[in-house]
Amino acid sequence: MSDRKRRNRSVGLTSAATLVALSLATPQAYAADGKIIHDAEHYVLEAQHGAKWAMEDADIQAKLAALEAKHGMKPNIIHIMWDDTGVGEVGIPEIQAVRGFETPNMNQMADEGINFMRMYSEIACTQTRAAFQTGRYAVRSGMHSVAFPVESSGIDADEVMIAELLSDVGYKTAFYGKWHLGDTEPSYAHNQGYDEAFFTPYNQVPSMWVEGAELNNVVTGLFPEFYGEDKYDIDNSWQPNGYVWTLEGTKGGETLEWGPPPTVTNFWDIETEAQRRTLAFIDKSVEANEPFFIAYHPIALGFIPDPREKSKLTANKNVLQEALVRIDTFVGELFTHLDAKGISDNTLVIVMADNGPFTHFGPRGQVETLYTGGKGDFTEGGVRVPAIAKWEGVIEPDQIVGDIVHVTDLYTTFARLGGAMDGIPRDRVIDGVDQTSLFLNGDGNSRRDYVMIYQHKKLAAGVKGRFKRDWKNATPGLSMNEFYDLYTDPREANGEMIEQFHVKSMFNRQLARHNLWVEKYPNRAEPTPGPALTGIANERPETAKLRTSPVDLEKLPFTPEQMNNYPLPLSGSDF
Ligand SMILES: [Ca+2]
Repeated sequence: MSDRKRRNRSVGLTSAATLVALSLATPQAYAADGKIIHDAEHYVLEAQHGAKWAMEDADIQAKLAALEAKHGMKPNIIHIMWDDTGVGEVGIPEIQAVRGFETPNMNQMADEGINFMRMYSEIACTQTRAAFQTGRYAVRSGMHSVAFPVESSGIDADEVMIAELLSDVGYKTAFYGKWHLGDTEPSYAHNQGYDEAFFTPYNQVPSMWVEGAELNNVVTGLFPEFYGEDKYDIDNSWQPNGYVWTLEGTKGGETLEWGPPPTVTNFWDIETEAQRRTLAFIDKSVEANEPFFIAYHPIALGFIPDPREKSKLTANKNVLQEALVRIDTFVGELFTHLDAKGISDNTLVIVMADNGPFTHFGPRGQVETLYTGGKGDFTEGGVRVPAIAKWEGVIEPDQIVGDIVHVTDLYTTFARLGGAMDGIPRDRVIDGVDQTSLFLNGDGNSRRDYVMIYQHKKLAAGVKGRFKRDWKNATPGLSMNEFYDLYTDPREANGEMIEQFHVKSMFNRQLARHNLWVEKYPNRAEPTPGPALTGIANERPETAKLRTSPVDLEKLPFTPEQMNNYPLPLSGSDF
């Protein structure tokens, strides 16, 4: 962690002895140096339920202390998050029966743990991944848009990631898979708290940047040698002629490029390698007798199939369903592995998607299930995702939880489970609320009844309990059909006005409080710019070329530094 980060935190590193004492102390001790700053809406709930929460927390803390005494360490945490999946695509076999695929291991996981029916994500990949890592809505860290290669920007070094919190209290931490939080050196996963990282700076789009895709007319312009000469193509400065699929590194160590492009088999090997490393990291942590936190975020939804694949796994045979089955197979292997190591009863495993289905301009097979909309939308279909949690002997089996929970809550909840609450910075809004009570006590124990849904930097909608207000299409002067009752109208098909005038004031207050806090604790405007893909020890010439403009910059009347004053206005996209 950087010195600057340390200064921003209310409590610095503490000795191992102090940490043990803290971990066994009463919950009140967590706030000894100032409370975590949550979104303003939280305080309205705390004012009504704070006393009850404090009593629950005392019980929870006693339970966690007993678990720690039993196992001799804090619980292990494994978070698996893949792409673009609607609620019901996993964990509900009844829906899978009409979709032509099955995920038996994750369905069993739902039988043995919690199937969260109202887990909210952000609207798209980069945003949800930033929210998970920082415990903050993506707009607060400037990660408000999806990053595409080559981005030349990334998540800021001063954002305090969940791996930093857990690492500081003795966890071994690892990230494997799709990172998608920038391509600048400070944004690399092993520079953001992970002891070990094996990660893709980008999404799955580069899987299409292969010769076969150009030859098959899937992409155009990446390999000009494969088509007829275009005498009108007079600017070759735009082409990403080199690119990186996967980087690896260790905290404080060097950065290496792994399995270089451009053969598509190398892309698919990312997944098997990430899974192999996940199991190996578990083994290493068990041998060291240290708790571990692993974020394995599968790259699974590559756009070009693995040419070694001789047949499809599912009747559905589309990208998402094939990926879900591959992930499911690994989830089965993972639980077998945890059992074999004898640590299933000290390991929380969460599987979830990062946003709704890729229904707009995406591959076949991505469809709405229960809710309207998909990735990029502020309707429920864009931001409600399947999520299942299992923790043998701690989480009651076979629970269906209808409470609102947000991906940022995992940050704070993991920090609580790991005894790392003191590391959470107190100089910024942390949207994630501690949901340990929901995990341990089950349905009806959420500490959240609200979500603010952003598209890019714009607040698009507010959720409060069963109600939702569409701010994006709000009409100045006279509210119109901008209100939804999600029980009555879960697909948000018919906005209402007069029937829901009684919630108008509630949403106005919610927005006013939220904006007050944004003003008090300003958002980071943009991802932090910087040179792309630097510091790679085994850099290929193609990778170096990414940073080298074919244009003589001396001949331009502007500089790259000047352009950094106008970061990313056209970069990424709004979804
Ligand atoms: Ca995604």
